[in-house]
Amino acid sequence: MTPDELAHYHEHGWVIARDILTDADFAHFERDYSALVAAKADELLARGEISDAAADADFAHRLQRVAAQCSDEVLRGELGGWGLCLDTMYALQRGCFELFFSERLLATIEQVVGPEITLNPIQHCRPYLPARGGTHAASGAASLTPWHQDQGVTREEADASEILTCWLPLVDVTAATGCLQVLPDRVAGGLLNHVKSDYGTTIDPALLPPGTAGVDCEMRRGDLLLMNRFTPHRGQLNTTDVVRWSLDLRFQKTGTPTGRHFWPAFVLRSAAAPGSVQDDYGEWCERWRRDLEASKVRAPVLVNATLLRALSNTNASVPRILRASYPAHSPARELPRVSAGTGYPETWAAAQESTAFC
Ligand SMILES: O=C(O)CCC(=O)C(=O)O
Repeated sequence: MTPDELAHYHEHGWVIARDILTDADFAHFERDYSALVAAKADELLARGEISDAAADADFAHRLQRVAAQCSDEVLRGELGGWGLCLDTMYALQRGCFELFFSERLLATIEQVVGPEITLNPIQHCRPYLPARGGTHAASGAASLTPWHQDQGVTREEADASEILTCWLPLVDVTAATGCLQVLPDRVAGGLLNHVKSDYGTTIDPALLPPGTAGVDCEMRRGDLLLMNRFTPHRGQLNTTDVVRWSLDLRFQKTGTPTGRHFWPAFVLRSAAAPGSVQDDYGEWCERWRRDLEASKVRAPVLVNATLLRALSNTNASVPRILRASYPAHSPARELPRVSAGTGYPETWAAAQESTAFC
């Protein structure tokens, strides 16, 4: 990023770094996720849920061409549940793993984090569907995210870690496609009180009255939105026919607590010990599968009942984590910190405490 962009990040707690990634960086991600969308479209076609698999549509539009033909029940239930399976740690696509190691991405992250870079396990791929009937389309896959600070949805063991959020769109995003909004200049205020809401954990509305407007982060594919962990942000309704595909990744200095110590963190870059870089795709898959498996059991499921009902009607391979519980590795914070916007809790403690998901 340019010196001005870096200065903007430090001064205001966020920046859009322009023209960082190229089509080459996205090519394998798009290849792999296009194949997943194609398989889902073919399955829906075979079951008679849709009449056109939209094979001629591009990556930005195909899933919506399919979704638009689905009944409300299939859209809000099955497609939402299937969308959850597209998240990085369930889909485990090689093209996604390769994107983490993009030279251009890591060179930009290094400007903030320094040369020892670890990828935090809190990360999401979000197929953010256009609204239907004026409301957000799918409850599971990528739901509408309310105002929150990422530090507010991270366990307190990581309170001292400087975790940098990097939100990157796979398509151009505008206010109409529901681009993120940020509230600048909030870093010095630190962590605000968060409370539960229908859409997940959010900043106490008493601190951010309804109607608070933020800055629209309109971006071209290839731009990166970098946010400090205390910078409030939220999603908006997607009123177009474009699927607002995005990845949100978090990076930090290697060795600092991630806030999800029971899930795998990966060293992506190291000047001090280049041999420590964990760039083996098989190991990535193996460690996620193992850690997701290990973090289940012990107690019955507590997840969104609507989502479970929907999932029970689908053929999609349901992430086991949805049917599982999580070990209470450390005392829960007073407030359960629930993942913002993915529709399910990220820790067993949060699942236990979150009535919103029961
Ligand atoms: O993509 C979205 O709509 C929400 C992203 C978000 O809240 C995050 O990256 O922390």
